Amino acid sequence: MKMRAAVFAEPKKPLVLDEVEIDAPAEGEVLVRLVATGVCHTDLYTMSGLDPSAVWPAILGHEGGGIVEAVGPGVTSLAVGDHVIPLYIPECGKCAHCLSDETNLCLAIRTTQGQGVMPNGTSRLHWRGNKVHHYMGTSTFAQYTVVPEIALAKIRKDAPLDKVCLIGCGVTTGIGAALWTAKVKENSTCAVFGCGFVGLNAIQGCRLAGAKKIIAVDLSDGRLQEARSFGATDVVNASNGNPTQAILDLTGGAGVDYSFEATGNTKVMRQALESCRMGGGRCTIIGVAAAGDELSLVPRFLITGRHLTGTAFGGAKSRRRVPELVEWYMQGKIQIDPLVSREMPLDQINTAFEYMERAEGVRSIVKF
Ligand code: AHE
Ligand code: ZN
Repeated sequence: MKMRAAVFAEPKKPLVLDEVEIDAPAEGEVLVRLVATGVCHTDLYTMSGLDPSAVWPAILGHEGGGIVEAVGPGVTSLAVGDHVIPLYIPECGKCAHCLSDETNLCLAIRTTQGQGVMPNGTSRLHWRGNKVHHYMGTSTFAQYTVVPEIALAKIRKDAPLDKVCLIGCGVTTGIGAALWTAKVKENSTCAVFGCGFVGLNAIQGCRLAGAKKIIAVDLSDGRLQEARSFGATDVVNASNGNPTQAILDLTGGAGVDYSFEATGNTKVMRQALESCRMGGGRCTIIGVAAAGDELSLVPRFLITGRHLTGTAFGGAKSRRRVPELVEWYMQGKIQIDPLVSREMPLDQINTAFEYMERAEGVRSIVKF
């Protein structure tokens, strides 16, 4: 079948809007018609040429929402008409990691997903006579995508796909970092570095966990204002220098119980570690640093009992947690709407990246 798609044809160039051929779903796969997709910094990172795992041509996009159009042989948990969110971290429910409480990094299809192909080693996408790679197993910058069954979360049909698609990456990554990776406790103190899309969601995760103090750190007063509406109790503008001292001052000299880094900048990662308290403070790295970056730190900060860790998709066991987050959105427990800065048709997707590069707005949504 032919469909309209945005093709990542080569690094450092805009995506190419064109017709792409998509095959029927094979065994264990599902054809999804996309209704909406968010545009994430990680897509831009891959386009920039800095992502060492990038392969092209590919169809990028990993924050989609859609409707099942067809199922391949052997698919049992989904049917035509189901509303779904593609998952770049699947949940097979059977591998060592799915059976562990410590991680969400399902191992079932990790290798082939990294290679940009379906679990049987082939691609369902073709363009100008060439094979096109799948990206993060999701490829949502197209009218249709083929996704393995274990990489789809079934969600309630009355949820607006042009909002809940964002649960496919940023919402879950931020909220989950607080709830499922750091496991923030009630009445604790938290600091969130970076108040972009993911940082604002980490802030609402800390609020949901019942933290009594949530310190937002950013370079922009506008974003810090937004952070307050997501639950920040205090704000620090880091353009006045290293924000660590301000955080110590706000916590009686101790530092916070939990710090979160949501910028991808390794200097900020170090600040986040140094802002959490000795004797059990937990620093969680959320941002994706550029390839080749190294993190430097003073070992004394570890000797004195701080924990440094990272999170992928908020530690969420994806098929289980994504529908739960959709419920929370529908119940008004979490906010998504204020994070959508603009909507555009697929053919204008390159303008979404221009806004992102200028840091204008929080999230752009493509509506099909
Ligand atoms: N390919 C990149 C790293 C990419 C990366 O870290 N991805 C994040 C998701 S970013 C969402 O916007 C992730 O969760 N990765 C989990 C995993 O299993 O790798 C590079 O630099 O190589
Ligand atoms: Zn993302």
